[in-house]
Amino acid sequence: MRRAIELARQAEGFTHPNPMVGCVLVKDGKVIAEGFHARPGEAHAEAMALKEAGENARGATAYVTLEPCNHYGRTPPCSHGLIDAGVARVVYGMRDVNPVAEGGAEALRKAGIAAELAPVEVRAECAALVRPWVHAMKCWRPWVTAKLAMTLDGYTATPSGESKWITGPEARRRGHDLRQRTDAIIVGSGTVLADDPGLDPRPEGRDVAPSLKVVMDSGLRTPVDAKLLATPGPVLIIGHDDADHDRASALEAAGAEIALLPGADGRPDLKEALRYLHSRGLVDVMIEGGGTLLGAAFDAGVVDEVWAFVAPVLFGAGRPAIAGRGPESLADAFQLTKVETETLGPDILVRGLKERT
Ligand code: AOF
Ligand code: ZN
Repeated sequence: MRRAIELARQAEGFTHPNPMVGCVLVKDGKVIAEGFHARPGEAHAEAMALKEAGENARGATAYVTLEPCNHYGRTPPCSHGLIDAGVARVVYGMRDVNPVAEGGAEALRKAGIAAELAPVEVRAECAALVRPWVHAMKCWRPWVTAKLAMTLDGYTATPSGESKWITGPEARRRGHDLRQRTDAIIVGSGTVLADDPGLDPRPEGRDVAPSLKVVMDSGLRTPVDAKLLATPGPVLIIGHDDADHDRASALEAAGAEIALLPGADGRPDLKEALRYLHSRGLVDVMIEGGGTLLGAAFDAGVVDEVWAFVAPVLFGAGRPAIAGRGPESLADAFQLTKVETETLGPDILVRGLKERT
């Protein structure tokens, strides 16, 4: 099952709106075939492994990270595929939460195939693999990771706005792992105006899924020659309903797609924007900054995971990494759980998930 998880991860960043899934077929103690879900519309993990095994699948055990699907979607049901191939036993890592696809284990059992959940330790790993997908399926919005790069005292720029290179190269490289995973990189228009980031979804020539570059830009202030419009990958600018239509046309001509959404105080509502991204099939998104957008995200309670890169530098004053209203009381503070820390050259990364009470 661990190998199946490893296989599933090979398509990290490419599978949305579908989950990452891996499958290993074992017979007489030997792996006879492997599969993973590479892209929506392409074969499911089980189908890929069954194809590789051919006739040899008869009597084998299938280890799948997710319960085999039971529906005719973009591809035929894997439950039928496993039954037709004569597989003897199916071990799966977690139940399918997709109401359209569920019921595979039951169908297998009805056909006389032993279908069982994997041991509990492995189940946790399989659940972690598709955590954003499960969240998106249940909450109708993508999983949101807030990425912070800041000084030891929580600033992201000096009082005059200088912000380049707070963290070192190791931290930046690690940050790109997050970009690889996510379906969209979201920034605020303030960041575009101040830093003109490229948000290059293919840093260091890695084969990374072309994440959607999203700018939250109420008044469509993004310049038509912004760097992010020139780097690879599509750009979506989300403005407010009242935004100027000539600006919208100019940005469209520069290659951006524009979505205008309602919201109070001339700003598109962040929850609305996330629902919109979900409706486009996005499952796992990250907010890169700046402080105003991150503040709005924390205040709106939409952050699910945090990656905080902290450099051993202090400013004493400056632009805070998160500039929102903050919690009303200590009890309302954003508490992380499943915390992991990494040392990256002189910097540290603290990451964790939002504790849900
Ligand atoms: C996958 N890959 O390997 C497995 C999935 O988009 P469809 O019609 O191919 O179906 C997607 C659903 O199938 C998905 O939401 C999940 O419930 C189920 N299993 N999906 O994309 C796979 N095994
Ligand atoms: Zn399937």
